[in-house]
Amino acid sequence: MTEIGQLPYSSADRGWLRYEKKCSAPYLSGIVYHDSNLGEVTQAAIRELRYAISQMTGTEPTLTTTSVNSSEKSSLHNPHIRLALIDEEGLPEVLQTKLLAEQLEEEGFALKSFPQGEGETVYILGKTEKGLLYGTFHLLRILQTEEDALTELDVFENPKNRLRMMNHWDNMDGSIERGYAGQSIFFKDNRFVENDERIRDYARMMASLGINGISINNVNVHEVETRLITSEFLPDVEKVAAIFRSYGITMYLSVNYASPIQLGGLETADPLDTRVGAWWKAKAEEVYSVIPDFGGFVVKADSEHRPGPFTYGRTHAEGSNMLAEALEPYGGIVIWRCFVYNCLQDWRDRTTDRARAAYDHFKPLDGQFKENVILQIKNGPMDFQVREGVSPLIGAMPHTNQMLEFQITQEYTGQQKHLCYLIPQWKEILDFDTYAHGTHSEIKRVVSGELFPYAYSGITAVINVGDDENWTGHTLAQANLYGYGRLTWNPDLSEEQITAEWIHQTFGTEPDVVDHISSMLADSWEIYENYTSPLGVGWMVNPGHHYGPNVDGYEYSVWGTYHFADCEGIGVNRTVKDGTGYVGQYFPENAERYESLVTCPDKLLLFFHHVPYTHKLHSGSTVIQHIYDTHFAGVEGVNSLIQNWSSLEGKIDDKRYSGVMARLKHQYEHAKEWRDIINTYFYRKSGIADELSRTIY
Ligand code: GCW
Repeated sequence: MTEIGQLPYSSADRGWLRYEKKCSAPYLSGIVYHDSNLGEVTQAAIRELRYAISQMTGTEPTLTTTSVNSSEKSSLHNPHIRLALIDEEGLPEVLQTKLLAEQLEEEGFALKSFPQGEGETVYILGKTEKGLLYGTFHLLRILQTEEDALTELDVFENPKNRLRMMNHWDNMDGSIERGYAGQSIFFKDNRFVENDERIRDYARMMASLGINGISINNVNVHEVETRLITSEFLPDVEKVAAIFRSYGITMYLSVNYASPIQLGGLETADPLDTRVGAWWKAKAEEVYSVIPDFGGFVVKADSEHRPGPFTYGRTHAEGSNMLAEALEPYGGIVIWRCFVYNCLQDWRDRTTDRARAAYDHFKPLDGQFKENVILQIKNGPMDFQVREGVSPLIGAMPHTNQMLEFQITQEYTGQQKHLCYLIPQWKEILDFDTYAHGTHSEIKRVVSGELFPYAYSGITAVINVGDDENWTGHTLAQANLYGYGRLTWNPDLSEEQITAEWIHQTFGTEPDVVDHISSMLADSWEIYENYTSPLGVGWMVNPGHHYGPNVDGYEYSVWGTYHFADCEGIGVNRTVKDGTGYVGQYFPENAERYESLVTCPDKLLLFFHHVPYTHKLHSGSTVIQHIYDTHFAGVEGVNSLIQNWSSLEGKIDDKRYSGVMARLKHQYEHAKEWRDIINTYFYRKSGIADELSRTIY
């Protein structure tokens, strides 16, 4: 029999794969599979099942193949878990249904139980090995989360998104751009790490959520990472790719657009120069000779000083199509980022607006991209703020593949020192109706490819993981990673369901623990928004590292600001009538809503309008009073997070309890600093006193 191998791989925190809840269903005593399915992905599934069952029951399950000789066949008559492909010989007739054959997609799965012996046998059914893996993790999730889900299982799931990806911003020196949880799990000292145990654990965690693609290096590709696609590093990339492959995850790399110059000795990277195209074709051939199932390239071009086609007077369609041609023979794709803007814009010219940039650059190119190019679009037009409008580019290009980019790493949302649960934010974005094709043109339907017939589409995110023992710095930030993965599989899952699943698997099912952690997570985004970023204004952070308050902090010059606050008022006028015109990039239903002060939601008021401090909100408060009130409320909110968490002392292991508590205490002190700096600034600017006469400076 093939050696399946043992878990766990490393000693890191087990995240949501702890399997601490005890279970005793009879079918957990054995695992049965068909020999011919035993590829490495099925092995990963069996390995996980065996480990999880030992944890849950205290006993190792037996492993049996369906081709065993008759003396061992008895285990086939007892209840067991059986992994089976739907076209497998010997499958019971009741399972050979039309529904399964026709509706199960490549990565989908079904879970079905049938009476057998003194219990029930559970079938994990897939069309492919990946289906078996995802079905396995789903079964384990049910066993860990639901009270009485042990009988009569009848589950059928296909993923809603084709591409379900992770983007790492890891550098080969081991640092992580915008990383808040230690060093890279892939790289150290400009080489690959030697010990790959963390990578293996990570692949499991991601596969448990249905993630199927990963790009391991920063989109800002420095000199050393440019060499990832050379013979110097390709064998190492393949080693890591092999780990992910065994968990159904495809490897991608971020590449430097100027590689033909840096690696190829050409004096140009002009996409229309035939030597450049030929260089990339040869490069693609080399990459695929080492990594036959390589996914493709992720590209940040013409953005924040990165090279790109603009240097040669070419469009982004010309730039990306040239790469796409090189990857096409191998089925590879080009994931082309739309975070393209002039970071050196002149802010004295108030008609220039960074928020407009992606749409202005890309919308006119609709239909010009090759079929294996996908545009990767950040959820907002600015940059992963606590709150900003939704990118109007999403849904605006019916003839060009699109995917959505979220940021799990908390660059602007507290850097994993503050608690900020992002699932509510992402739900709002996914449910946002673009009206791109009438009503019900939600972002989730654009990026799932339901709305327009995209060849490729999906969701990706900048990951919040590093080599900290608990992966994410703040233990509760694991919930963002978990929830992200679950939403890429099914964006219709509710926030409540995701939260409950994560807590049950991570901290157990005791109602007190579940209630307190749920409410902490549910409240945390609003709390953070309250003391940092009123009414969609965003960005009042220190330049560079983006941590802590700095109302006028602006990256690229001394006179730029993101909010145009003066003694009269605050906010960015993005209206069509007399502002930057950004609002006009939305489809009419949204454009009209944002254009008018009457209908613009309070939460985004200052993102779309410049108003006097005395402007009355729909809530009845004035802008200035709202700023004061929310900043006081925000600090109180952090206090309540601390109260909630303290009530769990003794109910959670010391290590995780005290780790989280230390972060909450820091958050409390820091929230006070935010409150005082912002309130003082706006008091001095506006000269308007707090109605409640609280001390504000
Ligand atoms: O928000 C900015 C970040 C940069 C990042 C860039 C991007 C990788 O501050 O650190 O660079 O976004 O998304 O490319």
